[in-house]
Amino acid sequence: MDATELIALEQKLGAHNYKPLDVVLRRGEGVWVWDVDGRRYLDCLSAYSAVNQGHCHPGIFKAMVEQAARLTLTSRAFRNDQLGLFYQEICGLTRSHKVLPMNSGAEAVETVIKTVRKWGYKIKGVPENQAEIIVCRNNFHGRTITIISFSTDDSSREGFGPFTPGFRVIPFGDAAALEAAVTPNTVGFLVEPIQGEAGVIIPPDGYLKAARELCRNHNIVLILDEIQTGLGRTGKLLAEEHEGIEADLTLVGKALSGGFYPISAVLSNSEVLGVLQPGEHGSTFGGNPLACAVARAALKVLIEEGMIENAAAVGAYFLEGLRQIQSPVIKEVRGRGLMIGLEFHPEAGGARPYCYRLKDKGILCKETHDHTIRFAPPLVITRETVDWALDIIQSVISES
Ligand code: IF1
Repeated sequence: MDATELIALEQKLGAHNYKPLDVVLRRGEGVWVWDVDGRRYLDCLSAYSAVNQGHCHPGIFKAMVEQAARLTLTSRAFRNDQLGLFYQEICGLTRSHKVLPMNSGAEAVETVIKTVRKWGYKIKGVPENQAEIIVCRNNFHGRTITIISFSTDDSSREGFGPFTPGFRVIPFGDAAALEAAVTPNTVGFLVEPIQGEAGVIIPPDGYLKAARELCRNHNIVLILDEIQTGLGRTGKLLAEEHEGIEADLTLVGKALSGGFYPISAVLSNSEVLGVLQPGEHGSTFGGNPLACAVARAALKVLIEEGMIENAAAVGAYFLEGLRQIQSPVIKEVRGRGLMIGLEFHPEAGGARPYCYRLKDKGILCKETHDHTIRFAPPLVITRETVDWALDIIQSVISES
């Protein structure tokens, strides 16, 4: 079937909950993907940072195939020979004490919401059903009813009520607002170290450090959603390292599998996860041996192949190159590592037309909100490829 027929099938049979660029991909390798007509593109989205290790990484592929031939799923009713090793390796890398494996990012977020509420009642002494969690305006943490209950984006919420209570929304990047929102019933503060969906919004220096202090002083669990910023994307294993802090709970997902499989995890630096007792939480697929083998390989290649250092160095180079582009339509270029946002002035007519033109010239990227393009290629990208991309981006922007 050709691209037109495949698109027609999707349109006819699929729910229209997405509006993708009309490029039908068939194959990927490293930073490159090919469509059904054999055209090659640089992937500057990396499946929203799930393929940090590059498409179809051979090391992860090998681990996946070998494990798939041996044992895929046991459920957590029995033990498996991969889970303990996965725990050991991820705890060693992130200095965590405890892990709870799930599948999607949203499930990891749901898991921490349940856990900190329980911690609030059992340990902190908050009265039953009164626990409050503080979150930030313009957050993105997933799509479940509870998570959208504290979204501030109308299109995420409209028509989906009634919503889950127990959340308080404050501005992002404002430590004083955090302090002001704390009550005796506050059990957690959930925040993205850099807001992704909001348009790669980097908080002021010292924000996370201040949040760390405030949470410690008020006996509040600091929860960092590193589902997008984690695992090398910003040039560090975890974005919290940029401020030299440690969250109490850290959420990872996406690149934990290098894009092979949905795998997420809640990592705990404290004993917070210890409040969960058998039967109180879980999932059929969470912690299965195939997931664990894939995650172990995804972490191994991320570290051993120097992808995090590459993200820091090539990310800085890419950012600088974008900043050199002189154009009246560009409002700001910002980023950390290979998480980069290019924001246009509102008069430029929106970011999506630029995404179409970049696609026609061989670069795939996605607008976030109306005016920002996110550049987030796999962490294995080279300076040479960045040079190639910069020429194209420059020409597409100056044509306008
Ligand atoms: C979609 C954005 C990225 C996330 C953070 C939790 C989750 C995500 C910080 C939930 C998911 C995705 C999902 C994807 C779009 C996407 C996204 F544009 F919406 F913000 F990456 F930038 N925390 N982010 O970014 O993880 O349940 O999806 O595994 O199509 O909705 P999930």
